[in-house]
Amino acid sequence: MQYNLKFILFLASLFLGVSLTLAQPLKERTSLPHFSKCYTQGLIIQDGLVWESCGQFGESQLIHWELSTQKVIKHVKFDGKYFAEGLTEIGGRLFMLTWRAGVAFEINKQTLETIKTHKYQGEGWGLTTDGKQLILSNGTDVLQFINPDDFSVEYSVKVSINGKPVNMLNELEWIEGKIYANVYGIDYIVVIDPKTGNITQKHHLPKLLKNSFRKPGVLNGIAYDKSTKKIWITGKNWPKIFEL
Ligand SMILES: [Ca+2]
Repeated sequence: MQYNLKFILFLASLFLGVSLTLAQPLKERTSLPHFSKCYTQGLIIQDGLVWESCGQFGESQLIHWELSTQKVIKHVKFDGKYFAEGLTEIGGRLFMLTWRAGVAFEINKQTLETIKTHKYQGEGWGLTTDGKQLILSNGTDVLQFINPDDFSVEYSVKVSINGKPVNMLNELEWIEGKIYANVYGIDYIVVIDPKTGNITQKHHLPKLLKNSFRKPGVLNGIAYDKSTKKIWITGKNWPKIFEL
């Protein structure tokens, strides 16, 4: 994804310009080490176990690790032509997007073996699920709701705040009926009503890491562990993952 500074400044102004009464900063509770070599693109956590996709051409991989110990259970690398992107799971099947290849990998959750590949139109950024459909972001303000069996787009929702479109939606997480999304390049996580696309809440998280630790990576990666009801967030190449 291209780093468009002008556009990111526009997005930031959009958020800062609206009433801050909507902003409800989440309280930082604790943090654990995170693999700083991972250019985090997709993040899911179930029962304390993490599945994380790491991007970049030639470095893309999927890592399955234990949150409390950082022990790597399994990992798999992808061909250098693929730039790994969003990741989610339905019924034991992982789905992982790629940035511009138009290819999604369907992967066995336990073995990390590719079961099959799917094709889709446009770029792939973030991915989550309501348990039935895949929900895909592609760098625009549109979220696509996709049939996981054939990758057909069943419908789309446009995301906005106070009537203004919000582009660059990146990593996603379905949490108790809402979609949490990183907005690429800025320290905001937005909470989206999946039916209307309206942003109902936003979390401003500007100081999770000291600047010296966070270059060049931006905030990216949201995972909700249903077993503990904890939300974890991290960033690209960040040395820490935070519980919020
Ligand atoms: Ca996620």
